[in-house]
Formats: sequence, C-alpha cells, structure tokens
Amino acid sequence: MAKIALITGATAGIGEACAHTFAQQGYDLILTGRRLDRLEKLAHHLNDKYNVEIAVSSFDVRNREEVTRSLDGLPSRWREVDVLINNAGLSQGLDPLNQGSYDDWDTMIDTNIKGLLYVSKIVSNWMISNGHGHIINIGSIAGKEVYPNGNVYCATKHAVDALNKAMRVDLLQHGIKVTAIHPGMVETEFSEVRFKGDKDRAKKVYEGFEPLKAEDIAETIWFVVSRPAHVNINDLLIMPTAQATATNVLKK
Ligand code: NDP
Ligand code: 8X3
Repeated sequence: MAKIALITGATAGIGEACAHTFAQQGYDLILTGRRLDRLEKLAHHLNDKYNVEIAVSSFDVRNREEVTRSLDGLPSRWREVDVLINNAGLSQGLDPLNQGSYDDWDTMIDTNIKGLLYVSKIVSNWMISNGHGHIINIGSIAGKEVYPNGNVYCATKHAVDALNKAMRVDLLQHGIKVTAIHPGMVETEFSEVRFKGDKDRAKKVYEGFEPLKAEDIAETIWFVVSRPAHVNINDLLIMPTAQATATNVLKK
C-alpha cells in the first residue's frame, strides 16, 4: 500500500507544490482547500502523471463542523495518514495595530490557529491509532520575529511555533514526528491575498531580489519527511539568500 499525505491548502502555492512533490514520490494524497475546482483539476493531473490515488476534500478550516464532517466522511482507508502538512493559512492586511480590521484579525486567528488545531486533533488521533505519523506545521519567519504592521499575522505564526512545540511534546509518547517549517518570503498567492486582490502591490513585494519558490519549500518538506526513523527535525527556518531577517532584504 502506498503511503498517504494529507495536505491542507493544496489549491495554491506551497500546498500545491507539496502535492506535486509527494505524488512524484509515490504518495497517495488527500488534498484539501476551499476551491474545489482547483482541487479536482490538480487531482486529475497528478493521477494522470504519477498514477497515485487522490481523495479530494473541500472544506473551510475555520469551520469546525465542516472540518470534522469532511475528514470523518473519508473512507476508512484514508485514515492511515503518514504525513499531515498543516499548510492552509493566510495574512489579511498590513496595518498598524490601532488601525487593524477586526474582520482581518478574526480571519487570520480562525484560519492559522484554530483551523490548524481542528485538523490536527482529528488527524493526530488517526496517527495515534496507526502507531506512527509525521505532522508538518507551516509557520513563518513571522513566527520568529515581529515586523512593523505584521502584528496579528505574526501573533498567529508565533502561535503555530508554540503549537508545534506542544505537539512535539504531547505526541512524543505516541512515536509521532512533529516538525515546523518556517519560511521567509515565498512568491505565491500569499501577498495577493494579504492585499485583497491588489496584484500590483503584491508583485512589488518580490521585486529586486529572488524570493523562495513554493517548490523550494516542498523539497525541504520532503527532505524532512524522508529522514531515517530515528531522526526528527523539530524546527527549520528557511530564507531566500537575499533575506536575512523579516525586514532585512537586499534588493537591487
Ligand atoms: P497561498 O495563498 O498561495 O496558498 C494558501 C492556501 O491556503 C490556499 O490553498 C488556500 O486555499 C488555503 N486556505 C486559506 N484559507 C483557508 C481556509 N479558510 N480553509 C481552507 N484552506 C484555506 O499562500 P502560501 O502557499 O504562500 O501559504 C501557505 C502557508 O505558508 C500559509 O500558512 C502561510 O502563512 C505560510 N507562509 C507563506 C509565506 C510566503 O511568503 N508565501 C512565508 C511563510 C509562511 P483556498 O483559498 O482554496 O481555501
Ligand atoms: C509570510 C512571510 O514575511 O510576509 O509568512 O510575513 S512574511
């Protein structure tokens, strides 16, 4: 039987790149995200190209009932998840705290923290029953530093960092591996989402230097997952060469 990876936020960016990498490695996949059309298209493509089995499960990670119904509704074979990639996440807005939008705050907290928790509770219980598993939590340089106007996004990613440590401790007795991957700037749909569809503003974020590509993160996750059974990488910070810290970027 092929191994199984469950990827949240597989409709774009890092999650989509992980789907390609893990399919290429022969993994069967559970692909999740809200945009069902994208999930179905990706599943079709990967199935054709790599002959792997794919389950598509479309849900909003913020909706606990939807998450539970969708994951519990998968045929039992899919509970044998080997790798969970907690990737679904976003930033909304880039404003000083006193000018922040309540709605943006709710969206980030509900997606990046609560959504990650909802999925992790269900899947970690599957992994405990299976006696093994590996959870990859996508944090950020924003989970290691706070930068101007990053306030609530940074707080959510600091929470992911804390939850990663908590999972490592709590799941130790069950033999489940836990890793946080903290990327610096990766050119995906991230900035477009942060700036609510303003493509020109989003494009400017990545001008004048070479940002990371989603594939760089997927390859790194594969490296982490493919270590021998006795090796766990707890935490990994990966940056573009031109970016030293959240705010220190060498632009031409
Ligand atoms: P993208 O915007 O390209 O992809 C984000 C993914 O998250 C999409 O597949 C989206 O799917 C999914 N998602 C967002 N909200 C929800 C939701 N409520 N329910 C289900 N899925 C959701 O961004 P990235 O690939 O860059 O981001 C992936 C992760 O990496 C995020 O956690 C982000 O914080 C983190 N990160 C990104 C960095 C960057 O510079 N790009 C750097 C460091 C970390 P859909 O909209 O279809 O639901
Ligand atoms: C995304 C990277 O620097 O925009 O987590 O916060 S950054």
